[in-house]
Amino acid sequence: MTPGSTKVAEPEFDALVVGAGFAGMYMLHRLRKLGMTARVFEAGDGVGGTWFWNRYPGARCDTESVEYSYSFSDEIQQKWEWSERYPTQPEILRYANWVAEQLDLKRDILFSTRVNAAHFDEASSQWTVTTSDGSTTRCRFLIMATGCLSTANLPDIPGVETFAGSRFHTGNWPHEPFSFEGQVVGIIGTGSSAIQSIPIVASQAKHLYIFQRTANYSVPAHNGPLEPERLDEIKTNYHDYRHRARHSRRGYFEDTNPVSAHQVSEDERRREFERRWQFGGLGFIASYNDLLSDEAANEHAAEFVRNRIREIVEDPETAEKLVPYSYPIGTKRLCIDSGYYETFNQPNVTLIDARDEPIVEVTERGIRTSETEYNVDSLILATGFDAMTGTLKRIDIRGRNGLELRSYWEDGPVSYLGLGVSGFPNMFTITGPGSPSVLSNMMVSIEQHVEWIADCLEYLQANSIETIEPDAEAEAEWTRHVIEVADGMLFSKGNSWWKGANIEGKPTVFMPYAGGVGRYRSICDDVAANSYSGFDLSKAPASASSTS
Ligand code: N01
Repeated sequence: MTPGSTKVAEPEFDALVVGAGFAGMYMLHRLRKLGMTARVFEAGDGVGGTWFWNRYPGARCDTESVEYSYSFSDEIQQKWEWSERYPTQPEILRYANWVAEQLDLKRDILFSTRVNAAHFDEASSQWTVTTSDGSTTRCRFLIMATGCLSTANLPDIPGVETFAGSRFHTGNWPHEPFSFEGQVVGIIGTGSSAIQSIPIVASQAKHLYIFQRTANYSVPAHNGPLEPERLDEIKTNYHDYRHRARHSRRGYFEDTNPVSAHQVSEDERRREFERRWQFGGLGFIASYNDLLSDEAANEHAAEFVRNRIREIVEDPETAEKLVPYSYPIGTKRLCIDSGYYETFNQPNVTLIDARDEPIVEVTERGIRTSETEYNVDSLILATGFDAMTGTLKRIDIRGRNGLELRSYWEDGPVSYLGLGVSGFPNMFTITGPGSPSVLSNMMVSIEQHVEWIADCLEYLQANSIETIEPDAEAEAEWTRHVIEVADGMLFSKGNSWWKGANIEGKPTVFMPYAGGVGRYRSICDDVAANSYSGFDLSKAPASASSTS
């Protein structure tokens, strides 16, 4: 259809948002504030995104509750009372539902509705979105708030589908309560999800077999009730704390220590590691500013953790299996635990090193390794996610000239600022590949993206612009920059999901932007201030402007 030759049908919505996690919820709120009509499609039957699906025992946020929460509304941040330093999954889900009620969001969210396809029509500059109920909806702007860790990775272990007992994936846990009391349980994987769930499962199970392929570094959480005085102090000074987080490297109240690990004496370094170990949490990796860029500096921190593992785990053979050597600390996501290493002192827990004793197959009865078969009643797959691109590539997204996103990203994601993709006009990705996202406090990154997108939409409206999309050259330049920043650090030395190394056949490309959230924010602000430099903006032809 030639613009102007036939009347273009009005889109049903100005914007469609895919996903009702924290990103989609806030996006909907901002779209309403712009006076735009919007609808959110959500595959689950409730809000909360990752916290809706990840209900495994022990699931809890590794970021402190007062930091892992919305900052855009002072009323919301003042009203909600967090109960613990690190919030549990049920508490975060209650929070998400409470916010949805406060903002009356649910009336514009279509639950149990999965987006299967989204095709851009150049004649009308509209997206047509097809959902799991078979219906189609047209919109001008398509906003992907699909999360970074939303497609569970079923490992390609032969026979995994044949297991006859109860099988679970941490990323897609049943909603009904389940107890492992009296059961023999096997768990495959020792990433963050496993490390959180293992102490709880071990406290219930008759016996727990843990299959570890790569030993991980984990730092204690030292979780506990949130003292009312601390909560009051934070609430009184929230404005300053949030400001600091937004302009920091990692999106936290406390920024990375600006000092090099080489600048201090061995004693001082040990004291600092000890202080951070005792304090607990992800801040351990921010002890010095070169832990992620200098191997020798990193080794100091890694060795500190290795020695703590040896101190905690009583059986020296088990301790040595748990000691991570194969990659520098922090080049795979650091884990945070509550009694993980201590669990290996329990008589009902056995660690199987799947490097020495590889898993051969899953049978009807359990897990068969090169040595023996472990019969189990339940099998937990804590095997992670097809992160950052997996969910987007599973949707049939087609831009200009029928360009498929999944083929455009065949060799790895390319994106301008993690916000948009060339050839896919009026499509935005919240915390997409190429943005700090998973290397940061997700809430800080989500809010920054939502606000940037909302401001951009306002600009487009005010200037009667019909389409916006990244310029291919700016996109290529940014994608190169993302890789260059990561290459200047130690990330190539860890087989992380950050670079897709956990998925067979996935291109190994470092996906998040490691330049820091503060720096990234000012780059995005500059782009906006320069009339969206690096994006191509096109005005609607006068005769076809009825949709804008
Ligand atoms: O997944 P992972 P996760 N055979 O990919 C192993 C976030 N998160 O769900 O390392 C045997 O980290 C795999 O082994 P290896 C957080 O960002 C946040 O635990 O590849 N083993 C690894 O041990 C985190 O990083 C919170 O050798 C196999 C494990 O499975 C991200 O989610 C809480 C295997 C997967 O670990 C993902 O964590 C939890 C196979 N075929 C998670 N395939 C918060 O608190 C995989 N593995 C916010």
